[in-house]
Amino acid sequence: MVTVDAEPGPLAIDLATTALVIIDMQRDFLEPGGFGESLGNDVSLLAAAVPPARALLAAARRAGLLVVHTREGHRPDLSDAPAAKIARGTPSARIGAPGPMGRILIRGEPGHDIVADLAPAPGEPVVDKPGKGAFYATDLAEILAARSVATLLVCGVTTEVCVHTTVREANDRGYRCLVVSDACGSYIPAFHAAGLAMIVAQGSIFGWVSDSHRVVAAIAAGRTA
Ligand code: TIU
Repeated sequence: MVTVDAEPGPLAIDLATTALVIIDMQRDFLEPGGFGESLGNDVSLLAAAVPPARALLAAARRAGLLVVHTREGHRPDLSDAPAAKIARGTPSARIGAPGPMGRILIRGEPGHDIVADLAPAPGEPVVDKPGKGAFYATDLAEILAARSVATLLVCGVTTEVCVHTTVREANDRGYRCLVVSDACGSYIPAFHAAGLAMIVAQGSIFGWVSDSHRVVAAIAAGRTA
Protein backbone atom coordinates (compact mmCIF):
# COMPACT_ATOMS: atom_id res chain seq x y z
CA MET A 1 0.00 0.00 0.00
CA VAL A 2 1.13 3.55 -0.66
CA THR A 3 -0.49 6.78 0.38
CA VAL A 4 -0.93 9.50 -2.21
CA ASP A 5 -1.20 13.08 -1.04
CA ALA A 6 -4.42 14.20 -2.69
CA GLU A 7 -7.52 16.34 -2.43
CA PRO A 8 -9.81 16.23 -0.56
CA GLY A 9 -7.51 14.02 1.55
CA PRO A 10 -4.81 11.35 1.36
CA LEU A 11 -5.66 8.20 -0.57
CA ALA A 12 -4.16 4.79 0.28
CA ILE A 13 -3.82 2.61 -2.79
CA ASP A 14 -2.53 -0.88 -3.52
CA LEU A 15 -0.28 -0.60 -6.58
CA ALA A 16 -0.94 -4.26 -7.41
CA THR A 17 -4.58 -3.42 -8.15
CA THR A 18 -4.05 0.04 -9.63
CA ALA A 19 -4.09 0.92 -13.32
CA LEU A 20 -3.07 4.06 -15.17
CA VAL A 21 -5.71 5.07 -17.72
CA ILE A 22 -4.60 7.71 -20.24
CA ILE A 23 -7.55 9.25 -22.00
CA ASP A 24 -7.48 10.27 -25.68
CA MET A 25 -4.01 11.85 -25.95
CA GLN A 26 -4.51 11.79 -29.71
CA ARG A 27 -3.18 13.99 -32.46
CA ASP A 28 -6.82 14.80 -33.31
CA PHE A 29 -7.13 16.67 -30.00
CA LEU A 30 -3.58 17.94 -29.44
CA GLU A 31 -2.39 18.97 -32.90
CA PRO A 32 -3.71 21.49 -35.45
CA GLY A 33 -5.96 20.15 -38.20
CA GLY A 34 -7.87 17.59 -36.17
CA PHE A 35 -11.17 17.20 -34.37
CA GLY A 36 -10.37 19.59 -31.51
CA GLU A 37 -9.53 22.44 -33.87
CA SER A 38 -12.56 21.62 -36.05
CA LEU A 39 -14.75 22.39 -33.04
CA GLY A 40 -13.20 25.86 -32.81
CA ASN A 41 -10.63 25.21 -30.09
CA ASP A 42 -7.03 26.42 -29.57
CA VAL A 43 -5.32 23.03 -29.43
CA SER A 44 -2.05 24.46 -28.08
CA LEU A 45 -3.75 24.69 -24.67
CA LEU A 46 -3.44 20.91 -24.28
CA ALA A 47 0.34 20.72 -24.79
CA ALA A 48 1.12 21.38 -21.12
CA ALA A 49 -0.42 18.04 -20.13
CA VAL A 50 2.03 15.98 -22.17
CA PRO A 51 5.22 16.18 -20.01
CA PRO A 52 3.37 15.36 -16.75
CA ALA A 53 1.55 12.50 -18.48
CA ARG A 54 4.87 11.25 -19.79
CA ALA A 55 6.38 11.30 -16.28
CA LEU A 56 3.36 9.45 -14.94
CA LEU A 57 3.54 6.88 -17.72
CA ALA A 58 7.24 6.27 -17.07
CA ALA A 59 6.62 5.82 -13.33
CA ALA A 60 3.73 3.42 -13.97
CA ARG A 61 5.84 1.36 -16.36
CA ARG A 62 8.74 1.19 -13.90
CA ALA A 63 6.38 -0.03 -11.18
CA GLY A 64 4.72 -2.60 -13.45
CA LEU A 65 1.25 -1.03 -13.30
CA LEU A 66 -1.30 -1.93 -15.92
CA VAL A 67 -1.35 0.95 -18.41
CA VAL A 68 -4.42 1.43 -20.60
CA HIS A 69 -4.60 3.98 -23.40
CA THR A 70 -7.89 5.13 -24.89
CA ARG A 71 -8.71 6.72 -28.22
CA GLU A 72 -11.95 8.40 -29.25
CA GLY A 73 -12.89 7.65 -32.82
CA HIS A 74 -15.20 5.98 -35.26
CA ARG A 75 -15.34 3.29 -37.89
CA PRO A 76 -14.49 4.50 -41.42
CA ASP A 77 -18.09 3.89 -42.52
CA LEU A 78 -19.31 6.02 -39.57
CA SER A 79 -21.77 3.26 -38.62
CA ASP A 80 -20.95 3.77 -34.92
CA ALA A 81 -21.18 7.58 -35.04
CA PRO A 82 -24.57 8.98 -34.03
CA ALA A 83 -25.97 11.52 -36.50
CA ALA A 84 -26.39 13.93 -33.62
CA LYS A 85 -22.62 13.76 -32.96
CA ILE A 86 -21.60 14.10 -36.62
CA ALA A 87 -23.86 17.11 -37.12
CA ARG A 88 -21.81 19.27 -34.77
CA GLY A 89 -18.82 21.34 -35.89
CA THR A 90 -18.03 23.15 -39.12
CA PRO A 91 -19.58 21.18 -42.02
CA SER A 92 -16.27 20.99 -43.93
CA ALA A 93 -14.45 19.65 -40.87
CA ARG A 94 -16.90 17.25 -39.27
CA ILE A 95 -16.19 13.69 -38.12
CA GLY A 96 -15.22 11.74 -41.22
CA ALA A 97 -14.27 14.78 -43.31
CA PRO A 98 -10.76 14.83 -44.84
CA GLY A 99 -8.19 16.93 -42.98
CA PRO A 100 -4.42 17.39 -42.88
CA MET A 101 -4.11 14.36 -40.56
CA GLY A 102 -6.52 12.20 -42.54
CA ARG A 103 -10.23 11.82 -41.98
CA ILE A 104 -11.24 13.50 -38.73
CA LEU A 105 -11.70 11.20 -35.73
CA ILE A 106 -11.61 8.03 -37.83
CA ARG A 107 -9.81 4.89 -36.69
CA GLY A 108 -6.70 4.12 -38.67
CA GLU A 109 -6.09 7.72 -39.75
CA PRO A 110 -2.93 9.58 -38.62
CA GLY A 111 -4.96 12.03 -36.52
CA HIS A 112 -6.47 9.18 -34.53
CA ASP A 113 -3.03 8.09 -33.31
CA ILE A 114 -1.79 8.81 -29.82
CA VAL A 115 0.88 11.55 -29.81
CA ALA A 116 4.42 10.23 -30.20
CA ASP A 117 5.53 11.25 -26.69
CA LEU A 118 2.89 8.98 -25.15
CA ALA A 119 2.90 6.14 -27.68
CA PRO A 120 1.62 2.86 -26.22
CA ALA A 121 4.27 0.22 -25.54
CA PRO A 122 3.80 -3.38 -26.72
CA GLY A 123 1.41 -5.17 -24.39
CA GLU A 124 -0.37 -2.03 -23.18
CA PRO A 125 -4.06 -2.27 -24.07
CA VAL A 126 -5.43 0.44 -26.37
CA VAL A 127 -9.19 0.87 -26.00
CA ASP A 128 -11.01 2.42 -28.94
CA LYS A 129 -14.16 4.16 -27.83
CA PRO A 130 -16.96 5.77 -29.84
CA GLY A 131 -18.14 7.97 -26.99
CA LYS A 132 -16.76 10.30 -24.38
CA GLY A 133 -16.68 7.72 -21.59
CA ALA A 134 -14.13 4.90 -21.83
CA PHE A 135 -16.57 2.27 -20.52
CA TYR A 136 -19.37 2.92 -23.02
CA ALA A 137 -19.33 0.36 -25.86
CA THR A 138 -15.82 -0.90 -25.02
CA ASP A 139 -14.18 -3.83 -23.25
CA LEU A 140 -12.40 -1.66 -20.67
CA ALA A 141 -14.33 -3.21 -17.76
CA GLU A 142 -13.25 -6.70 -18.83
CA ILE A 143 -9.61 -5.63 -19.20
CA LEU A 144 -9.62 -4.15 -15.68
CA ALA A 145 -11.47 -7.11 -14.16
CA ALA A 146 -8.94 -9.56 -15.60
CA ARG A 147 -6.26 -7.80 -13.53
CA SER A 148 -8.50 -7.30 -10.45
CA VAL A 149 -8.07 -3.54 -10.75
CA ALA A 150 -9.77 -1.49 -8.02
CA THR A 151 -8.16 1.94 -8.39
CA LEU A 152 -7.67 4.05 -11.50
CA LEU A 153 -5.12 6.80 -11.96
CA VAL A 154 -6.71 8.88 -14.71
CA CYS A 155 -5.21 11.57 -16.93
CA GLY A 156 -5.63 12.84 -20.46
CA VAL A 157 -7.87 15.17 -22.43
CA THR A 158 -10.11 16.89 -22.02
CA THR A 159 -10.62 17.29 -18.31
CA GLU A 160 -14.30 18.16 -18.35
CA VAL A 161 -15.32 15.98 -21.29
CA CYS A 162 -13.73 12.54 -21.75
CA VAL A 163 -11.79 12.45 -18.47
CA HIS A 164 -14.86 13.52 -16.50
CA THR A 165 -17.24 11.16 -18.29
CA THR A 166 -14.86 8.26 -17.78
CA VAL A 167 -14.37 9.03 -14.08
CA ARG A 168 -18.13 9.29 -13.57
CA GLU A 169 -18.62 5.95 -15.32
CA ALA A 170 -15.81 4.35 -13.30
CA ASN A 171 -17.09 5.70 -10.00
CA ASP A 172 -20.51 4.19 -10.64
CA ARG A 173 -18.81 0.87 -11.41
CA GLY A 174 -17.07 0.83 -8.05
CA TYR A 175 -13.57 2.01 -8.96
CA ARG A 176 -11.73 4.54 -6.86
CA CYS A 177 -10.48 7.21 -9.24
CA LEU A 178 -7.53 9.51 -8.70
CA VAL A 179 -7.32 12.21 -11.36
CA VAL A 180 -3.86 13.62 -12.04
CA SER A 181 -4.49 17.32 -12.52
CA ASP A 182 -1.45 18.56 -14.45
CA ALA A 183 -1.55 15.50 -16.73
CA CYS A 184 -5.04 16.55 -17.84
CA GLY A 185 -5.87 19.46 -20.11
CA SER A 186 -8.76 21.41 -21.50
CA TYR A 187 -9.37 23.94 -24.27
CA ILE A 188 -11.21 25.96 -21.63
CA PRO A 189 -8.99 26.53 -18.56
CA ALA A 190 -11.92 27.53 -16.36
CA PHE A 191 -13.59 24.20 -17.13
CA HIS A 192 -10.37 22.32 -16.29
CA ALA A 193 -10.33 23.96 -12.87
CA ALA A 194 -14.05 23.52 -12.32
CA GLY A 195 -13.94 19.93 -13.52
CA LEU A 196 -11.26 19.05 -10.98
CA ALA A 197 -13.09 20.92 -8.23
CA MET A 198 -16.31 19.00 -8.99
CA ILE A 199 -14.59 15.64 -8.51
CA VAL A 200 -13.37 16.36 -4.98
CA ALA A 201 -16.33 18.43 -3.77
CA GLN A 202 -18.70 17.07 -1.15
CA GLY A 203 -15.98 14.96 0.44
CA SER A 204 -14.77 13.31 -2.79
CA ILE A 205 -18.13 12.88 -4.51
CA PHE A 206 -16.67 10.83 -7.35
CA GLY A 207 -12.93 10.78 -6.92
CA TRP A 208 -9.69 12.28 -5.71
CA VAL A 209 -7.33 14.77 -7.37
CA SER A 210 -3.56 14.98 -7.08
CA ASP A 211 -0.73 16.02 -9.42
CA SER A 212 2.00 14.17 -11.28
CA HIS A 213 4.73 15.05 -8.77
CA ARG A 214 2.84 13.63 -5.80
CA VAL A 215 1.60 10.57 -7.69
CA VAL A 216 5.01 9.76 -9.18
CA ALA A 217 6.56 10.09 -5.70
CA ALA A 218 4.00 7.70 -4.23
CA ILE A 219 4.47 5.15 -7.02
CA ALA A 220 8.24 5.31 -6.58
CA ALA A 221 7.90 4.84 -2.79
CA GLY A 222 5.72 1.80 -3.37
CA ARG A 223 8.22 0.27 -5.73
CA THR A 224 11.03 0.35 -3.23
CA ALA A 225 8.92 -0.53 -0.17
N1 TIU B 1 -14.15 18.53 -27.30
C1 TIU B 1 -13.63 18.10 -26.16
O1 TIU B 1 -13.35 18.85 -25.26
N2 TIU B 1 -13.37 16.78 -26.00
C2 TIU B 1 -13.74 15.75 -26.81
O2 TIU B 1 -14.48 15.91 -27.77
N3 TIU B 1 -13.23 14.52 -26.54
C3 TIU B 1 -12.41 14.25 -25.44
O3 TIU B 1 -12.42 14.94 -24.45
N4 TIU B 1 -11.57 13.23 -25.59
